Amino acid sequence: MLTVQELNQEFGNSEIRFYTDSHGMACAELNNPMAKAEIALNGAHVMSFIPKGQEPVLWMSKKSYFESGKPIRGGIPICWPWFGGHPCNSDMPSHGFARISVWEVVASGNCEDGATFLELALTPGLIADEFKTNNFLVKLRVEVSDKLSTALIIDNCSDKDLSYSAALHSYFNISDIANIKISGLDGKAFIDTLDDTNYVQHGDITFAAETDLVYLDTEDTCIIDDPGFKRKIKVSKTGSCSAVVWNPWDAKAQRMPDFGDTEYHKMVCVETTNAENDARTLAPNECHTLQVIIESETGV
Ligand code: TA6
Repeated sequence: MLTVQELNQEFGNSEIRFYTDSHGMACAELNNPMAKAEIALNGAHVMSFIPKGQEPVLWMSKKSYFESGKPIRGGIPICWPWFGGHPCNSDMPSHGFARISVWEVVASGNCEDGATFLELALTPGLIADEFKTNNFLVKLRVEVSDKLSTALIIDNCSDKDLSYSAALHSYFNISDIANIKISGLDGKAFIDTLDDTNYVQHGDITFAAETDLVYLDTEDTCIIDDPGFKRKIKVSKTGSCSAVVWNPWDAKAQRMPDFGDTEYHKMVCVETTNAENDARTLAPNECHTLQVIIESETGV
């Protein structure tokens, strides 16, 4: 792995800076006239996105772990190659190994539209032995402008099929969970994982209790309407036909060691997924991209 100094020499520029944060983690800061973002190499984890003049768009727990081998609670965790529990081995970590592995930086620079980008990669050589699987190349491309684009690119470099489920498990910073509403999923079928029952969404989503819903057959854009922050966060996507909406509420928040007891008031997850009937199987040399584009509009 390159040192922070070597990363700055090879991939740094006036808008891209690598540093070791207060927890000892190697991170990158992408900072341009439109916005700033921070990315940890641990899990290729986008930890913050702040458009100029705005409140942070992504939420981070004050009790999050920031150490190798542990997931970060907030920002955009990458769930891969399985979403939720492992399909047949409950000893395996929740949401896969990508978010607890250290990724390497492979490219950086500036786009024609003024965005600043960073690309990180995960290969079998970077993952712990107990997770060894077929040969693959997974990349994360992050582009920062007045939007945040995060694209997970899965390349099956093996001679066997590669089956997986995945999520860009975005945590959004909101003023008050009791006052927001989410639109874009009206009429969509969903599984309520709390009672394992199928339902159909009627109207906007609002919150009054623990919520853990998997929406099916939807490629649609979601909008988080936050009257308290006077803003709307638009969550659009490509390569995804499912979505998850989550808030742990009080009891589950108290059971999670890396989540503050009352922090559920200030966050909501709207996740861009390949889950349930949207899980994917790539043939040898086939590639798939799961992308989320996050935009925040104020004064609305
Ligand atoms: O995406 C929703 C979910 O699967 C919930 O069931 C909840 O457990 C959440 O993810 C967080 O999972 P984690 O493994 O990060 O604690």
